[in-house]
Amino acid sequence: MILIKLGGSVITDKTRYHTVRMDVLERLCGEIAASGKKVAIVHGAGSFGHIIAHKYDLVNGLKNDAQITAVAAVSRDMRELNLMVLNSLIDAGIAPISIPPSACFRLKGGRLDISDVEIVRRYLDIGISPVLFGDVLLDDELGFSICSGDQLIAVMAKKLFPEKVIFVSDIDGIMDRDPADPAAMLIKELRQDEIKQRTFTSKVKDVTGGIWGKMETMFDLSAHGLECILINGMVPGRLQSALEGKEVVGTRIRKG
Ligand code: IP8
Repeated sequence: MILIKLGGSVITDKTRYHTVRMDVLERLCGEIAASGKKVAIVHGAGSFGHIIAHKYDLVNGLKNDAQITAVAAVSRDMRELNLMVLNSLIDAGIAPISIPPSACFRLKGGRLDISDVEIVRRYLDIGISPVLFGDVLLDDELGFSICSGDQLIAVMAKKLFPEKVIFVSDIDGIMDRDPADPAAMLIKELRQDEIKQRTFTSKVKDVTGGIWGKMETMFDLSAHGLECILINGMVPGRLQSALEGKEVVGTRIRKG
């Protein structure tokens, strides 16, 4: 089984509230189907989650009444996006099942508190692809908080031990300097111990933060012996190549 994170930056337009990139989503689902691999999928939120979550500071938990309707709105919007992902997968010939994190899991101080992922394993065993997503969840300490798709990936990967974990983003991979610099080169393979010797900069703060968070997850997983690769899902064919184990443009994370 291969675990795929379909980034919100690929399947949605992150700058426009509630805007899916249907052409990209459908193509990626087609690539998954064409690979013939058994997969579990976690998708991000993009403009279906981050805009409202940020506006109402949902990640830091319950502080005021206005957040309550915002929680409901984010939850609804994520289910709408999830339904579009499910429809695209079914149209591509895959049998997916939605596992809404808010109905199954809880957070504790913002950290995902899952003791087992048996429900995910059981669907995989009978040939159904579980589809989870970044979501707003109950939090035992904060009331509620935001659970990112990367947190779900990290927990699931350590418990299910997939053949590999593919992070599908809208960038080619990790660059050795500011991507805007014409001399920037793609790092094809990165070890955790190498990261300390390199300096990565970017003019776009949130993008840098996003990549760093993802890299942390990837390093964590590689330390557990899992193969991780970050690829650009905006380029046709790369997800399918990565799934099929072919040479593909991207950044592989190796155990440091
Ligand atoms: O896009 C965030 O998930 P991510 C989830 O995987 C929400 O970081 C609801 C903002």
